Amino acid sequence: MAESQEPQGPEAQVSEAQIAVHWREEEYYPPPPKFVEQANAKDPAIFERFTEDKFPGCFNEYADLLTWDQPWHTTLDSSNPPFWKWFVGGKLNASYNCVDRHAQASPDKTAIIFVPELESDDHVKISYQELLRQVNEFAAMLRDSLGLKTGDRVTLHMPMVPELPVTMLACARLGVIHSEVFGGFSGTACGHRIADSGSRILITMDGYYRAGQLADHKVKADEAVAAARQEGQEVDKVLVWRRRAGQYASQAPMAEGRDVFVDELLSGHSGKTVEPVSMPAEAPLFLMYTSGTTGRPKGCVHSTGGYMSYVAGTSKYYQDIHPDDMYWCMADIGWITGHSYIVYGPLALGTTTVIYEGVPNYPDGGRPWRIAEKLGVNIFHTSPTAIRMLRKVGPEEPKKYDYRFKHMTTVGEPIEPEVWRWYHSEVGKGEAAIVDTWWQTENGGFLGSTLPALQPMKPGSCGPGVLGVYPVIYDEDGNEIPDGRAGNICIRNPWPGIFQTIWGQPDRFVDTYYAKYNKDSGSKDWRDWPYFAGDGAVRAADGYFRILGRVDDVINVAGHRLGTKEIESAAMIVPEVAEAAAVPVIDDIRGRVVEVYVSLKPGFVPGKEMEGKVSKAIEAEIGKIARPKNVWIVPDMPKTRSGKIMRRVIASISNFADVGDVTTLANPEIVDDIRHHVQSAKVARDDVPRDLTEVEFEEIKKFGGE
Ligand code: 6R9
Repeated sequence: MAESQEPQGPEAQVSEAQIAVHWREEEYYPPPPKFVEQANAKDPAIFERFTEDKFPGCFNEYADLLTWDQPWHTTLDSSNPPFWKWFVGGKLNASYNCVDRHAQASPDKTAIIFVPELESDDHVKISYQELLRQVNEFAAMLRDSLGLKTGDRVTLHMPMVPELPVTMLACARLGVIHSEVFGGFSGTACGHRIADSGSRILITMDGYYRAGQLADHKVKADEAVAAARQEGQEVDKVLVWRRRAGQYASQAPMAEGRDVFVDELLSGHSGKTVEPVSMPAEAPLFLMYTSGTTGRPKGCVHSTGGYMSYVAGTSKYYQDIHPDDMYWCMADIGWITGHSYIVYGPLALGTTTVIYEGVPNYPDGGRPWRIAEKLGVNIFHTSPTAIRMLRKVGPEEPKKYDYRFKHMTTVGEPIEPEVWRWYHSEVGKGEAAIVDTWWQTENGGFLGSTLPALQPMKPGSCGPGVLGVYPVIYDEDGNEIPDGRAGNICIRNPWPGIFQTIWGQPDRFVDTYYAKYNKDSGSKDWRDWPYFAGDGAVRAADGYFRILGRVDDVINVAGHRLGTKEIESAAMIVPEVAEAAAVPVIDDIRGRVVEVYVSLKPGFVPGKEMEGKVSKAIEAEIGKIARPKNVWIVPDMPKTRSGKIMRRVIASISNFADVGDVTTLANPEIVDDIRHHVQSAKVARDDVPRDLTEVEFEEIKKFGGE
């Protein structure tokens, strides 16, 4: 029976939005006084500088953190909405700002510390002066040997090694647009991106260490070149960095005339310097591809002046980076977090940024804390998935190491309050300010976060809009939703880090992000062009936002929307649970029902009792409506190489649908185990869903994104 046909008691009048936020309010954690004393933003007067009446001029303060060859005359040109132009008239070079100016001021200061995965290998320190030399020589090679010039695109498919920022900064020096594809992506995925961006040069590496193995990476270059060719894009040259000097880590032959070892080609450019090309603020700096719900990946185009200003400003105030900090972001440079908050933001501020090659739990769950202790890391930045994993494999590990974090970040997914508290008390030893930063590939930098010294933390909430960014929650029709109810989070105003367009697809850019809430397509007023983020969220009375997940991650049970994260957070309350993922299963009566997959912390046994506990916890936290049809206890979740749980894979298993391509997962072997376990149990219970319709299949296939 559909819920709407049930008797209209008080319970039935609870709106779906209200149901989606039955998530208890968490208590505040004040910023630690020692952190406040030294913070870049400790004077509340900063809020006055960013009030809405000061928009867009408030952002000049971010641009002033950079060195400009020519000052801008217009902070924001909004004459062609929604294609915003920031700092128009200004000219600058990103590589100059990240390297030269620091190399001049403090040449011996360490810019990058590279930590190889193998613990027996020493870490490598690169000073600003040395970085400048490497960037210059690589830029000279790109220009003189390969003929690359301003505006050309180059695809990078590189792992977590310092050669990656060197390559990016060398491109930036010439005004060449780099497009780094996450190293864990397949060759074919890389090839599609080569074709889409029209790159004729691919820069890769022979191999890299991951989970203790020297992975063959160059082999993917051949697949990439073939895939690009199928789409009509020829790759003329493949540049291959070598992970270890003089050795070749790949089985793949070097293609005659096409493939070149970087070190051999570079030797001809030793000692050369390249004048940084003075780029207009609105010239593209790089492309970063991201998956949409449909269609081919979108190449997000990020600008030079606006992007650089935004990452410098947010790194200063939200990451609290000072030049003498030891900053470690454990994300991959192949994602936007790595571009903004490993490379461009920290280097623009002249700090030391740590690059770790491998997986966080190699060889054991204590590795990150050993690195922190050894290098004296005081700012630490990672994702909820990494935190959950480290908590699972080594809940007591942080205690064993003598490091002190003043500041920690979580990014990329909603974090369950239970997990946040472990991060705070165990990883941060109760002494660190934590920022939960909500933003997207498209955004360049943070959109939602607390200002760490001035706004208290609240587990599970990212906080209010960041300085100069004004979020709003709309219903489907564009009406503002009152506090405490779920809706679509949008940003009312442009900000300097916003991407400029989707490479080659301006209409898709407008349609995906602006069409939904634009009331007048002829309007030249930015106020008429709110940015649609595609996330569900709730604003609490204190103005803090709780992100519920992608709007396509919502499970509609009997007409009620349930945020997967909300269900998962409830499951996480069970102390034995390490990770949880909720997926929809097609149900003839209620439309969709929820199934929950959990993995347990070490030492706990799966079984009916544990399943019951999870189910009860969800019912107790949210209500009967969210009670899962099944709880599946699995040894591990299928995950991407970046660590996100692949909900579409388990959703497909639960629905007896084709799981699709799982070859790019970090752990593809787990998929068959889970399928066998779940589907045989469902067959035994006579609980096999009917064949899905095409529309339903599409929904399941894309559930959870990626
Ligand atoms: C930076 C990054 C973007 C999506 C975004 C949202 C989710 C990111 C979050 C968060 C809750 C946070 N997301 N940060 N959800 N709290 N602090 O992750 O970019 O890979 O493009 O992902 O990630 O759903 O829409 P991207």
